Amino acid sequence: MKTLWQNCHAATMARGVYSIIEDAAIVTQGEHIHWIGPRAELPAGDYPTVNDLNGAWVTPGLIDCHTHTVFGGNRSGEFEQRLQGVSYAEIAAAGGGIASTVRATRAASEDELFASAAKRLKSLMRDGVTTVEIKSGYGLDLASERKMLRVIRRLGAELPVSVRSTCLAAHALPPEYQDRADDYIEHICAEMLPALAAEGLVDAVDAFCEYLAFSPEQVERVFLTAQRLGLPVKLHAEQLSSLNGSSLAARYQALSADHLEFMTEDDAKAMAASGTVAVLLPGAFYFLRETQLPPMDALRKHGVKIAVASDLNPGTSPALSLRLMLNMACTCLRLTPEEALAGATIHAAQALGMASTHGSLEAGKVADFVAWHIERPADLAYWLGGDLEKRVVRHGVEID
Ligand code: DI6
Ligand code: FE
Repeated sequence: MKTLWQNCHAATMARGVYSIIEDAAIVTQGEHIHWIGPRAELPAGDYPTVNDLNGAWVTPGLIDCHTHTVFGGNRSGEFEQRLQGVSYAEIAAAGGGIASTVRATRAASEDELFASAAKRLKSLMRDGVTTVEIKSGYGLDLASERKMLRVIRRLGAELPVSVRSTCLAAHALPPEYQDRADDYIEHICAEMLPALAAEGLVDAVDAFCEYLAFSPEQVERVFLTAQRLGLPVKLHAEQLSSLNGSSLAARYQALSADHLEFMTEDDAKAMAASGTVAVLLPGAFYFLRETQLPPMDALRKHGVKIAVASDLNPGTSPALSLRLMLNMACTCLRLTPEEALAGATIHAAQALGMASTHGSLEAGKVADFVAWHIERPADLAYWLGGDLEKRVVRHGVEID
């Protein structure tokens, strides 16, 4: 059964520069886009359902390709501390930071984690997000990581949003492994990842490569295990210092390397060669009041694909709006509105290994799109949050 959507303009994001179709028509069939093009070229045929989009701009459903949506508690108290001059690293060293969220997450039941995460996820969805990646990484032992990943799977099963789960067991050192980082990495590789992967809970594997987390050597052991298990990798790299983690990620054909404020031009070359997407996280940049910008010129010069994500997490980016991140990507990181939108659609899909089915409006792709009542696509990076009038279609069905 075909459905026609018309009286709209489309920013298809299929081939860069918004790929605009003025006065477009979209034909969906079941969950997929059957045809998209100028309305004047619409194939003659029988369209039992016709939807009038009232002149809206249609974009692909937004994709938030880096979030930590599932966690216990929150850290607004640390936010206050930091504003009184205590640094993120100092808070972490004193047992706060990620460790405090680990305590709260371990103490929470699966139902409690689900309920609090569902609220945050619904906030992202109200902003036109139809696909989201969510990481574990606040459990840091087998049972608690499993609990988080099960909640992540349940979010995808119970809410009308596509959810990708990433195992971030190598996020921080759990207290029971204090001063034994290599042993914890061994535990991840020998026990946690094989078990969680066997249970079908993991779509990708991530790690935090940083002086206050894990070294490139330790990350490489995690990557080797992921490779053996047939799982793609991603990496938190170059957020606070330069360890060339993004080059390491490129060597393992990582889907993405994320943060990247301190990356070098050589890292950019390596990422371009491997097709590893640069995921920029302006929420964390802003919230930590960082001053070192990711090297935009090097990324552009070498043709690295750039994505933008919320990094929604309780410590460094309590961001509940992906559109606000598009604005911050422009104002703080100097992206253009068009780069920012590509970063939350086609390039975000690539950062999740989903670019063949998601991220742009093209025949054959999944029919996830948003019809926005805006004047032009740049509006999506222009308004600072808020609730834009829109209709959201997921898998060919209107959900908003
Ligand atoms: N980088 C981040 O910005 C978050 N994790 C990471 O590896 C911070 C997570 C937190 O502070 O809870
Ligand atoms: Fe993160």
